[in-house]
Amino acid sequence: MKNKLFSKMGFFFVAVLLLWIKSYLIYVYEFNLDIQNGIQEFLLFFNPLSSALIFLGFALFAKGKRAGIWIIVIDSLMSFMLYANVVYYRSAADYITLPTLTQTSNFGSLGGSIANLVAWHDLFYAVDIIILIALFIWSKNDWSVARMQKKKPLLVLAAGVMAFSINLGLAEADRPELLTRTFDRNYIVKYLGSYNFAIYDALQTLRSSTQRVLADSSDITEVENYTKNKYAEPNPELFGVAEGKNIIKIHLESFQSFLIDYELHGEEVTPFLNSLVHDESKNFTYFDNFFHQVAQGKTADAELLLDTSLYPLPQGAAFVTKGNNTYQALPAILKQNQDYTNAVFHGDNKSFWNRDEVYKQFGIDKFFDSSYYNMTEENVIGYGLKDKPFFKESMPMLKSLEEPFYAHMMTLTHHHPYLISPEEASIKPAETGDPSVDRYFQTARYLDEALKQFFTDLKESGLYKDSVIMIYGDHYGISENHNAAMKQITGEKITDFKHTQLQRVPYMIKIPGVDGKGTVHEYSSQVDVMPTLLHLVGINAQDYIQFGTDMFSKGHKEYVVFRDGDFVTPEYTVASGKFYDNDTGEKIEPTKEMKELQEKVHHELKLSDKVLYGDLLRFYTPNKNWEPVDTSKFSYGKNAKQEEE
Ligand code: GP9
Ligand code: MN
Repeated sequence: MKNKLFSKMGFFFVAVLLLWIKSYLIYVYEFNLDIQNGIQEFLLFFNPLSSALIFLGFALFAKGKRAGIWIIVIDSLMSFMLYANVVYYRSAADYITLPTLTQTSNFGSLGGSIANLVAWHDLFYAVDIIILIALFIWSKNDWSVARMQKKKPLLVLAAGVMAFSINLGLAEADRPELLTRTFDRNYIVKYLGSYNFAIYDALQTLRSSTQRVLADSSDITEVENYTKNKYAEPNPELFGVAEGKNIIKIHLESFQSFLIDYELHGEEVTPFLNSLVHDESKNFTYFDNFFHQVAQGKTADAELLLDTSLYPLPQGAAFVTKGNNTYQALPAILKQNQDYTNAVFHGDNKSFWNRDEVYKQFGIDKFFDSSYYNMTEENVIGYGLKDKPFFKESMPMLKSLEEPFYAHMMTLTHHHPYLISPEEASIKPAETGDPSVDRYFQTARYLDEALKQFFTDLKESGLYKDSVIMIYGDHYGISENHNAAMKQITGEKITDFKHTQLQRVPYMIKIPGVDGKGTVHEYSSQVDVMPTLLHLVGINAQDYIQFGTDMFSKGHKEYVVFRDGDFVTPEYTVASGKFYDNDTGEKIEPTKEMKELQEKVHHELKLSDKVLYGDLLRFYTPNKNWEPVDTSKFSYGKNAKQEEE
């Protein structure tokens, strides 16, 4: 009995079976894969088999007991990779891609929150390996010391390849163009499993790096034609009203619009921001249908969207993988046209998200990173400096800037996992039982208080009155992993449709000398910010490659494009590829026109990707006055500054 079951081949099949079961359990219990039909259900179950056969199968070529050791090693590596995805998924509701891995100095978006993401029951995911090791020790002495006949492992590999072909065939039948449309990683994991996803991702990464080499100057023409055609003429009443004015751009970390006017325990969560929204003195215009569009690059993607009007990449953060590309970013344009000083304020290390490289390409003159701030223990939480000391300490630096300036103030405390000390929490947590959702309101309140203080200081300094002040949310703070708690918060079940609607983030702007319009309902998004600002200061935005359109323009395009190819219009929403009516939230059959817009959205994303992958802006000259950015002029960090002086 022992001989047969625990022969080398028996051991191999036990390993395959255990890895198969484990992978399946993880797919079901850890990932939110949105299974919609029987084929998908079957494939989810079936897909680990081919990977287990193929990867573990290679071990069978080894001689004698070594085959067993190789099986254990390969199994452990695969398990580790899967588990890393589990941890990453808990934070980002997404899978690890190679570009995110090369960001390990940032830990992707995990950072200090990793301890919150591992659980005791995770030990269960190592049980199969322990069983294998025990089995190996117990049975190895009965194994033959010779190498197996090649025929056997070859047969195993052939079986694996066959299983994979069946898998891919069924997947393609259910979802044509699965591999060519790279928008959504969820689909690939659902149909082909996370091991095949890793291979797919590696090939994708390789392909994107060859694209730069293969690109030439003619490639930009198609993009230029498209964006010039999409361009919306400025609103003549607003063109140039903010010429030469300081611009203070305030980044609200992880802030979603549902917080505005939300009441918890009978009190407003963000009374100060609410007061700006309902501004009686008519300073601010608030866009209540403004959406974030970020992908894996989170904050970095928001920065890219706002300062370049390009879409983020489907994998990784362009800030990191395309950090040395040529850009024609808003700061550089402001500098060249109206001699702005460009500065970023952020209480984190300058290299996070590769900012200290990409900011040079953007033409950022000064980057006040953590080296400029008092990073004492009591001033720091989570990723970095707390928002209150951040704004306080930024004031003198802001005042020191030569005017006009474009200053980007990036907050940080309201970030997953929303840590706050009891003394600083001025509102009680929510009571959903989901700790990060419950604390989300407390750090939002803290941010609101910090902002209020900053406004007071701005007014005192004299900077408030004559500056453009723009406030925006960078991305969601509550991912779809928290749908159950969000149901309690919003009082509604979080369907795909509802989840998409929740991707609204605040956008508000005060323009000196121009009355605020109160709340406007125009559908708009982060990619629209750059052309809007260019027109406000009186620069012709048409010269530049931009995918957004001026939000104040009559010709503004009211469709909001998401990275995964979904989109939102004032009438309907496309979520996970399905069309929904905005009024009812019910599924609808798309009309021809709707399908055409969907095609257009996909085309637009593809063009934007081309710009980034091909580094196409190196071939583009916006106008005869344009000077390519000289990156050698910039260096960041307090010490670098001292060297200069
Ligand atoms: C870190 C901060 C957070 O500097 O911008 O980035 P995120 O995790 O939101 O991408
Ligand atoms: Mn962020």
